[in-house]
Amino acid sequence: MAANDDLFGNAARAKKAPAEARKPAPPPGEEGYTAASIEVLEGLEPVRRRPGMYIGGTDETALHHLFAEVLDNSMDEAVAGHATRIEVFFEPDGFLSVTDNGRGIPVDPHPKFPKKSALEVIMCTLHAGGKFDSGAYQTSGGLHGVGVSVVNALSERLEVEVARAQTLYRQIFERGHPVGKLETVGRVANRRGTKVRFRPDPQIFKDVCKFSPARLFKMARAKAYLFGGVEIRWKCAPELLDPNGKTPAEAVFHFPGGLKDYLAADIEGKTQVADSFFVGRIDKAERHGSLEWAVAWLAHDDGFVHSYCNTIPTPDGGTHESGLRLALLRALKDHAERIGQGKRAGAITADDLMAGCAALISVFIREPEFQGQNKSRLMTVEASRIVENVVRDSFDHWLAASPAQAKNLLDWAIERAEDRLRRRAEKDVARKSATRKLRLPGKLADCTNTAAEGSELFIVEGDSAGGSAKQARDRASQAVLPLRGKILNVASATRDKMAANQQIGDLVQALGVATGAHYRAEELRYDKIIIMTDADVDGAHIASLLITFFYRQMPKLIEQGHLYLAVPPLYKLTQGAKTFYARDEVHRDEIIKKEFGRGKVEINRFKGLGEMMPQQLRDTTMAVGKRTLLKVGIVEEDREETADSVERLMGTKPEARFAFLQERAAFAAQADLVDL
Ligand code: 28G
Repeated sequence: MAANDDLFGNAARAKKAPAEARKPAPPPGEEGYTAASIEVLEGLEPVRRRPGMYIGGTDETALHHLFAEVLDNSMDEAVAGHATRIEVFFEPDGFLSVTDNGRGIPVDPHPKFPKKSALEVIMCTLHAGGKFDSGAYQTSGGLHGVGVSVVNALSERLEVEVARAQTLYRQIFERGHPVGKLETVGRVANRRGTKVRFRPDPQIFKDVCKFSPARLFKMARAKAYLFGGVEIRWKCAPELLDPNGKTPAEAVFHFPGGLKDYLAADIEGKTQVADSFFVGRIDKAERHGSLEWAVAWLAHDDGFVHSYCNTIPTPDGGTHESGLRLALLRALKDHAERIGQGKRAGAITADDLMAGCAALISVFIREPEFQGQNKSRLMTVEASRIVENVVRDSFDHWLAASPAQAKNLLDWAIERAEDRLRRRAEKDVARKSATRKLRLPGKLADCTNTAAEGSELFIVEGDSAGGSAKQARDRASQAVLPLRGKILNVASATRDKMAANQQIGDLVQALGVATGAHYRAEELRYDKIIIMTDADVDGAHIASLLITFFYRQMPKLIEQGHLYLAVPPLYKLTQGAKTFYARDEVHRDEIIKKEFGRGKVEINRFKGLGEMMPQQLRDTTMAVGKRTLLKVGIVEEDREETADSVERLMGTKPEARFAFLQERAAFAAQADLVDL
């Protein structure tokens, strides 16, 4: 299990208090700590200049982030095992104070700034504190964990009191600057800890500069739920409270049940699928770090997953959440297998199981990594595996211990999965009937005539030729569908592969007809389907693949004379003002002999349709009356032989296919040359 060490600390640290492990610095005793470890980075001017960068704005939410930041500092001290009580007091003069009974912010002088205390450096320096250990003091992501100095910068006044080593210290700041030195207030016999008292700066927060007691109350209570080892005392000056509101002036939050209590409060009054919660906690998950969860399934309500890392909410989820989902799903499916319900449970997905699942998961890890817009997604990869292993094991036991409620849960999940499959099937049917009428592939440039009679579909090889063809066409009667690259060889493809093939899907959609037995001649949206490919070997191959498709899937379309091959010219011949186009070498020589006099004839060989100007393409290949089309047909008496040769040429045997490519003429042999 050594792989976990980098997440939760190394093996040597295994004996320490669990939560402390997330701070990689050796846990300094009160004497062992020296201010030398603090690295000075920056002053606080940038914070006042661009507060949004640090607290995400200057609105009411941002204002309350100040409280969250201070409270988080106390929580860190509690989670590390050094504080047991936190007091929050919203005072009559609008000051908010937070007090913890932790070790107290260090006050010894800073060696680099002998005139300044460690406390002053922490309060007046951006990111001060813990930079020495690869920035690992940062226990949270996003707007939290920015440092208490940010709160200081954005407060018109902030007072810190530290009770440490039987001495009470105090220092006062205004808008981030000390108004005096750190003073020794006096001796304290049995007190220890930190008190921060602050009032946000109206210059920064303008008209939203008032804390909401209800909001503070809920934030404080949520923290107590997230760490059962702390007691949070809430006090609010009665005159600041809404007389009609529910927020009390005083309360004590202490939830030894932790997340279990939180979940119970969250889903109060809602009917559950099982009769007990699935809860658990582990203090040294695979030796280090800790993990706690509480899960219930709601019979009639939507679920939720609220996740936390180091008591900081991670609303965008992350590795801990995905570990939880996987664990629940796998354990349930294993259980189903054990009780002979594996087959029925097969369809259950994590989403089915989570849809009505009310879950709380809280992890404590050192050096968490966050990502996302607000850094509110946990990215630490090991968390996923550890959560998965621990929760899965525990859920296995939970399911096995109470077969009746496990059965309830399993039946409920299976029902969810079946519901989902039924809904999807219904939706599929609805969509299919809708597409037949309305949907056309995005790449199709349809003609404006809606009647099939007189309208043509050009199937073109490649987007560039498609572009030329779209410009060259007669918009009223000619549609263009570009296909990218080679289409699937339907003679050798499986049905599934064919159904999933985008090119073929587009083609079928454009034609408006279904394949195979579902083909209805009256649904065909065009009179002529014209395959227009380059006059080269690749082009011939694509054409033959398409013909194979039609022959296999819509033989009627060929039988009823709807399928054609365009005959693009291969040569452009110019002499003076005279221009002619030639289909092939024979045609070329014929024209030269017949149409041109003595003298030099300029001969251009086209490499592909895309190389032709739209005007040229129109005049030579597309325009009715000027073009040549080959009509594809099946010669009746050869039917069997035709089927046979299609199999031979287009089937799975590559040698046969190769022979066809060389000869090029298999289908041309069955095509009549028609001038239209
Ligand atoms: C009341 C409102 C907010 C705090 C402490 C305690 C220590 C501390 C705070 O140290 C520098 C960086 C990481 C250790 C730590 C005291 C160790 C020994 C502390 C708070 C040094 C800051 N003695 N309590 N900061 N750390 N409470 N409450 O802010 O390595 S902040």
